[in-house]
Amino acid sequence: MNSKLERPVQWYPGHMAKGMRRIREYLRSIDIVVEVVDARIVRSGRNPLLDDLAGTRTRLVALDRNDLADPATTQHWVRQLSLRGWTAVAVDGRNARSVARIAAAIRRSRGEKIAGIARAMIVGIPNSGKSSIVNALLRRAAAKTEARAGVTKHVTWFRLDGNVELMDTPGILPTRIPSAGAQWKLAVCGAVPAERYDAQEVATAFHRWLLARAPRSTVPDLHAFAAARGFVRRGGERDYHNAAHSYIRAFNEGAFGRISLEAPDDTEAA
Ligand SMILES: Nc1nc2c(ncn2[C@@H]2O[C@H](COP(=O)(O)OP(=O)(O)OP(=O)(O)O)[C@@H](O)[C@H]2O)c(=O)[nH]1
Ligand SMILES: [Mg+2]
Repeated sequence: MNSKLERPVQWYPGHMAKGMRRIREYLRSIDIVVEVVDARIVRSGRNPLLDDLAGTRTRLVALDRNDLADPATTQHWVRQLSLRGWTAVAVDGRNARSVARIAAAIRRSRGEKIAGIARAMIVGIPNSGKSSIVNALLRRAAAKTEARAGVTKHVTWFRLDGNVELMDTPGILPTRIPSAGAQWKLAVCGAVPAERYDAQEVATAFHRWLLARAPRSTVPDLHAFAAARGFVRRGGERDYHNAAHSYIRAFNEGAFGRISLEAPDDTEAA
């Protein structure tokens, strides 16, 4: 099931290396690290390097895209992360009310500093929803957001109020994505730009995984999807290239239902 992809997925452009340096530089002044993780890929969608950075600081894990993930699986993840001593909250990062618990945790992180400012660094892999959460916290469209990986290229400070500052950061992937499983999962969830992977391979790997897990799933495979949506080239041939990109978009718009690709008790290697 986790056979290698013909075109392995890998992406570590210069802005990530630079972003990582900036994050290290600013770390000293940070009270709380908020790691934004796509709730559908809580294992593959976390960067161990960002994990190490937080050290002993207060940390909050925001499981974003709660609306697209399987609710029971997300609750399992929240419990599992809390066993590690972290606060985990499931959120829809586009919604101000949903992110209120993040604001509360940031305020609390000021801890003993009587009059100081609480500084939160928002980190995560590309397209996980960091800038959306910044905007939802600020209640205005201050940071640029878009449905593609690599939108934020520089670290940027925002002031929430007199007591709280937020730092939005560029999404950072591991320098090497470890397994074919992690590669297609990151691709299908939008953590790498569309031109960095073969969409047909990724859509096929997703559906193969789905069938192995839920043999009676009614989610169409790429062929059925392309036929149903009329993806044909001039001459009558099926246009699987465009169909595959549309298939991945449909998955990310929730057209196939709420699907988590990873659970805490998975036995398969990612
Ligand atoms: N369905 C859904 N979409 C979300 C959620 N949060 C963010 N998005 C969408 O996900 C896309 C990416 O959001 P961004 O906030 O730009 O992600 P980012 O982590 O800042 O991305 P980079 O700056 O590229 O690393 C946007 O289209 C958002 O509208 C969510 O909870 N649910
Ligand atoms: Mg961003």
